[in-house]
Amino acid sequence: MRQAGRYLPEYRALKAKHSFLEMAHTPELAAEVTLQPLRRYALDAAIIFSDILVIPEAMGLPYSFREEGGIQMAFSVRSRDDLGKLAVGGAVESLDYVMQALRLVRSELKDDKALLGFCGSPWTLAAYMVDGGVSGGLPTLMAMFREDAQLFREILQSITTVCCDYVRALAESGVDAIQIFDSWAGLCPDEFYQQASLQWIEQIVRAVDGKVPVILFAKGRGENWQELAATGASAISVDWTINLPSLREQLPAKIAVQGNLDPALLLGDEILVRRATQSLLASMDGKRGFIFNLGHGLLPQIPPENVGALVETVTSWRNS
Ligand code: 1CP
Repeated sequence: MRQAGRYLPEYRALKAKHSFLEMAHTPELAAEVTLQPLRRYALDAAIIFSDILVIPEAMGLPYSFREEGGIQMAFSVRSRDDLGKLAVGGAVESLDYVMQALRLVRSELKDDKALLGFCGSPWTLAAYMVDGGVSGGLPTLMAMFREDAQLFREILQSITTVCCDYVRALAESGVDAIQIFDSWAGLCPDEFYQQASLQWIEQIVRAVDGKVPVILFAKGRGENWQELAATGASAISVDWTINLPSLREQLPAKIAVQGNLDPALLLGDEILVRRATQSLLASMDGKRGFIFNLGHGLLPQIPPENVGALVETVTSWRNS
């Protein structure tokens, strides 16, 4: 699960001294933030502290954070001229700081803890690169898909090529698995999802070439499990709107499911957190190929004690 961030006082303390981008770009700081949740909780895995937007940044499209919240991309990619400003071949070389952070984390992590690398799906990255973000839906990206399919394909293929180079580099830098975040899958009309998103994800899965398992998270698209499985991913991660035991029954045995507690439950009291966690674990009891996770990332307002209660409930269940 996404586990670093503002809900932790130790993260906020570091953030008071360094900006998000400074922390993400500095291997020692990124490694430190990655390890913070593991020092507090008995988690099974660390996910490298970084962002999906490091890919557009490496291509020559920087981003910043708006005062009022949300992301500001330096420019929007809306024409062939805009696309021409972006680097594709060799862009991954400027992401070496992520590889350095991974090696630092691996050297400090116990052998029984997994280390996850990740990348955004090309569709989700295009949501930022073309529309500048998702707050008003994706009108420009969808219009481009419908009216200038050739430009849409060129943009998505450029992003995909960099993602492929990136996941190959991650696989060589000590990660145990790679998660692909298609966080804005739910904003794509169902009939276009294969063409607009999954075909590019499939290329990324192929680039990993079985070196490590790929976990595919497609928020709002858990119902499309057959299409998701067809990408070749080893595990399908779903949000909290999906009935997990039923998905487990339908998916082929060789594909794991990951999910899917509603992160908002962690805003409640500890008893509620324990009950909800136990209820999800009970619903999956005895079923193979299940990775407990949240249905999305931790919210900044979540009390750290509630995360502790959740992790303790999961680990004591496994050990009981
Ligand atoms: O200090 C802060 O407030 C920064 C908050 C923050 C954090 C902790 C951002 C800004 N990114 C991250 C780290 C991050 N982002 C990780 C590291 C792992 C971990 O949290 O432990 C990961 C995996 C991501 C991936 C990411 N970034 C996604 C996909 C995952 C998802 O949750 O669906 C997306 C959509 C982003 C973009 C992004 N980065 C940050 C924000 C606030 C956003 C969303 C902006 C938006 O709403 O459009």
